[in-house]
Amino acid sequence: MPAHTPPPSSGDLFGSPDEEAPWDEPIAPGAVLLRRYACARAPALLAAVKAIAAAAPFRHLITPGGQRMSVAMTNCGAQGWISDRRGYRYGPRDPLSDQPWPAMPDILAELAREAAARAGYADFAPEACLINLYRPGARLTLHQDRDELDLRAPIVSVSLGLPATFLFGGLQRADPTRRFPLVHGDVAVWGGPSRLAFHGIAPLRDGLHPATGDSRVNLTFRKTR
Ligand code: MD3
Ligand code: FE
Repeated sequence: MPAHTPPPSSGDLFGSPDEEAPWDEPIAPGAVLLRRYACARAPALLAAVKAIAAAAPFRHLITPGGQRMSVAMTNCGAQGWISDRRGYRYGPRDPLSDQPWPAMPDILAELAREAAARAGYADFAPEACLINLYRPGARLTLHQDRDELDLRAPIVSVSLGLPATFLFGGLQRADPTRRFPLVHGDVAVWGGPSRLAFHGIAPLRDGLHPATGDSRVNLTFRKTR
């Protein structure tokens, strides 16, 4: 027998020995960051994203104003978000192929449901998963997410790969913004009084991440109808 036994390793609980345990960071009423919540599942999430992108490739959408978005996007699930000269909307088919969007893999839907429940939103059933691909320089200017019909449901977002600076404002565009770093494995849940808050992503900085190389991937899960 050894004279003493080692302390229990958190590695057994959180997938790999060098992964930290997740923690919760409330940032506003209805909004919480679940720090590192998705780290243990990141390899499986990224494998699912790769398969989705093989069927529905990332593309740079055009805004109704005629601008090419710097973020490349695709979707999975029953509904996908698209933008073109005619406007922003959700639809059941990929306009590039006219085929239905790839089904939402259980591993994605389960993560979104568990994260929402942890943040206090029981029974979240995502219909859409928008997948955003950022390369250095890509950004999302300050906006509200209001293309969804049921604003009682939260939005769950998962950050993978390179870090980004998240800009979080108020209910008016001119309200001051706070900046939060979002790193690999961070999950955020936005609902209640924060559901219509203005938000954005500052231009992605150059870097290399072991899981994604020169990019950041963000998954946002929504109930659209
Ligand atoms: C705060 N995506 O796709 S996720 C978007 O990192 C979008 O790609 C960003 O904003 C990204 O629309 C940010 C965090 C997020 C998502 C939805 C929100 C924050 C939110 C809705 C309301 C308030
Ligand atoms: Fe948004």
